[in-house]
Amino acid sequence: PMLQAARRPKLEKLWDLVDEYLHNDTESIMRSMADHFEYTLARNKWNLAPQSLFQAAAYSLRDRMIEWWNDTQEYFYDQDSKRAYYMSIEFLMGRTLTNALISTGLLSPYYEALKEFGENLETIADLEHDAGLGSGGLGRLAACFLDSLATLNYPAWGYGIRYKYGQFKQNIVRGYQVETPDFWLESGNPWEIPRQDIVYKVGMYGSVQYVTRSDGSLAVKWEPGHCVGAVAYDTPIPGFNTKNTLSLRLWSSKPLVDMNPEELKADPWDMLRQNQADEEITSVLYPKADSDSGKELRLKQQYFFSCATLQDIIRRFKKSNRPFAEFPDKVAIQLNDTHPTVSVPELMRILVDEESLPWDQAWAITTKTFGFTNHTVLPEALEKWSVPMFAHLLPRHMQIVFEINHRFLEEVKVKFDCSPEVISRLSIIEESNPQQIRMANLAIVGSHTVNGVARIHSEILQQSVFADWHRLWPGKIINITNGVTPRRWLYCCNPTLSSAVTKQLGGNAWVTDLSLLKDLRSHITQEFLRDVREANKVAKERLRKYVSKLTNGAVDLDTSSLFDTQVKRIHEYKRQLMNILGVIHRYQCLKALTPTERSQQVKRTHIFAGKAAASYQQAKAVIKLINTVADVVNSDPQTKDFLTVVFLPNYSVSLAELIVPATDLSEHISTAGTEASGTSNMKFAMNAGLIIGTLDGANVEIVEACGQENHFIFGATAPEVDKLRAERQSVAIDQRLYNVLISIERGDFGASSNYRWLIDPLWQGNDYYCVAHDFPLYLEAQQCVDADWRTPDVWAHKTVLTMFGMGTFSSDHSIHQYARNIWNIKPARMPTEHITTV
Ligand code: T68
Repeated sequence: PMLQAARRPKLEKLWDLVDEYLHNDTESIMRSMADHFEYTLARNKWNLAPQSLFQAAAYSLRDRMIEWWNDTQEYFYDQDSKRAYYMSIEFLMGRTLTNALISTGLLSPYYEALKEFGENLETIADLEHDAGLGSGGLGRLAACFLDSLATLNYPAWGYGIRYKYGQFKQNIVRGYQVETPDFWLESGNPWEIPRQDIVYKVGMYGSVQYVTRSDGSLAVKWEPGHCVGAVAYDTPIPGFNTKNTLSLRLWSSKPLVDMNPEELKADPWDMLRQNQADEEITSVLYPKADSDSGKELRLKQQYFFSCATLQDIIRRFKKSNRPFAEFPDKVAIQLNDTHPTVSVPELMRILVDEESLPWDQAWAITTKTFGFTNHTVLPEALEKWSVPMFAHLLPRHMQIVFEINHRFLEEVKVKFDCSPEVISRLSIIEESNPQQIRMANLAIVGSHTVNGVARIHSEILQQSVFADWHRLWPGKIINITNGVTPRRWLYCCNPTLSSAVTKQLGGNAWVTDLSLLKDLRSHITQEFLRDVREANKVAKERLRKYVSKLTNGAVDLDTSSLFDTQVKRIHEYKRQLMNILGVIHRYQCLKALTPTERSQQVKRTHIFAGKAAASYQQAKAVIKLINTVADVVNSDPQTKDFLTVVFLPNYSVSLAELIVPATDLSEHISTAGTEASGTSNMKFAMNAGLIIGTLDGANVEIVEACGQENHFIFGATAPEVDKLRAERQSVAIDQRLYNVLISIERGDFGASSNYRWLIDPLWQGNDYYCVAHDFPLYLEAQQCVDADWRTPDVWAHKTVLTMFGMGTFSSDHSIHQYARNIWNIKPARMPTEHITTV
């Protein structure tokens, strides 16, 4: 302290200097970039390769975000705000540069700075590798939620895993999907800050010991057999038009040699192998789960990130010197699906074994802390872990899970008059051989609130998937409909349309309050209709150029044609099959016409994109079929001017940003009752696209808000699907479907053996997803699309009414509901008078 006192005056002077915020005029930004060229990248100043320009821009922007970020964290600390922690095994962030520039308000000085360096911002932004640490909607939702949390000034953190390899890269080779690893860190990741000083110990394996405390009571202690380190990597998450900046903290695994002294005595080569195994824990997103070791690795990932996250949260909580009873007043943890659910027994273990709290008190704290979001009703997607495997990796947690289950079932038996069947359905343990832990049941028991992600989905949870729970605890299962961030999904990806909205509203307040759009619904101007058409044209032209480059000029999209798009993970329930069968039908119709008749048809471009899980045969066969249909159709001189089919490889966030604004009609055609919500439906509609879809997921609410008459809704409803399945009646194959299937059988699209997985079930009436039933209705809906497209005024009106109806589908709206109804947190906006940066 003496030394510090002596140093103080000098240090204060220094901090005064350093405390000055970085300036944000073009020249200052150029200077920051030049500094990073020289000192961070160690480049020759005259060698301004585009990739280095991207890096320098990113580092200099990160510097600016760090200033606000440190201030934000300090502010939350001073305010002693309750914080929400969003735990997700996936964060599908996509690119950061443009989004962060727009959020921080620095787009224009950076645009100018890059121009001075001789480059265009768009070109530079395209060099950034997507952060693809997720596979689909669940991971992208987590990313949209972070954007909203920051923008709305909520005190929150995101927690996940820093995978070395993200979702695989999809290559299309002779029409087949071929996967290659996605080493997204290849050119480094300028956004993240490695915190080599924030390392937690994560134990695994080992045994449970019983020790007598000084007061004679028995304490339980887990002695892990092995420990690994969890290192924090932080990414700043800027809010739009606020200086509040949040953190996404991702954990990376590393060996902890000195923590495993026994292993020091081992053969050095064994130790090396062990070190590699430790590093592998966070190597890949979704290690193959078709072997026992793959399954164990997945569970290890889940425990690894749950354990590190809880230690971090508890360390932060302890700084305030409060008793643990107040933990739920300061901490809300959201489990994004069941993947982080091992956090429930982990928090119990910490409270009971390490903090010596009585079980009941620990349990009250735990259940007041967690909330759980479910994202699926498909039974095969509800996670289960085998008891022997779980017990081997996490012996103490296994005991705790059994104890939780025992107490829960005892309570149920006493308080409610449940039949043994109901009890066995509620049990966290499934009595199969071997026994299984039902993670959804554990998550429900361990949380105070459970939510579905669209109204119909939450109703299905209440009425069927979790009906027993709903009877047991009415009110515990609620709905919060998903949303998407209008910053990335409208403001950034569709600048032309955004400018038109800003012009209409006389300002850009809509970017953080999308509900303002509804005011525009009642007086649609001719000017706006023109602007929307223009924006659509600009976006289509951008996509045309992309496809032309991708195919070396082989495919040149006709931007006057109707762009009909289905982009999402390939899955039977999403029915990309029905879409492509419809395209084949259209092709057959065109072929049967005379040239004059043909020239009167609506010109169409059918766009597909999406990845199939590497081991999912049916989904891979669909990709092959789409690509082969594309080859045939696009090269047929009779039809090629009227029908084009493209499969765009390697669907990603950045590809979606290109496709969404260019789409006239998007397809959301899952079998009713299967898609929990869907979020791309919202992105397309927000960008003034119309929907062809079933009454499933969020489609139901979207068409309710935008007018069902403006969309093309068809197909069996969820109760009708239930009935069809219960009756097990096979549906007669419609003549048009028959002709399509026969054409495939005949080999019109290559060897029909490629498609056995798809076609045979339809012939056999083994049609779980009701493709045969809905096909004729789908074709009728597509005819209505054509009819409306022929009257451009009708079409334009529908698109604008749609866009203006989307006010409640912003993730801001969803986040406000989580904050109020689940987390009980309040916004804490940092005052910014002290910040002068330009
Ligand atoms: C999606 N789920 C839903 N799951 O399918 C979609 N699952 O309807 C919904 O809109 C979205 O979640 C957001 O709520 C997923 O994306 C997964 O990716 C997943 C990953 C691992 C295990 C299970």
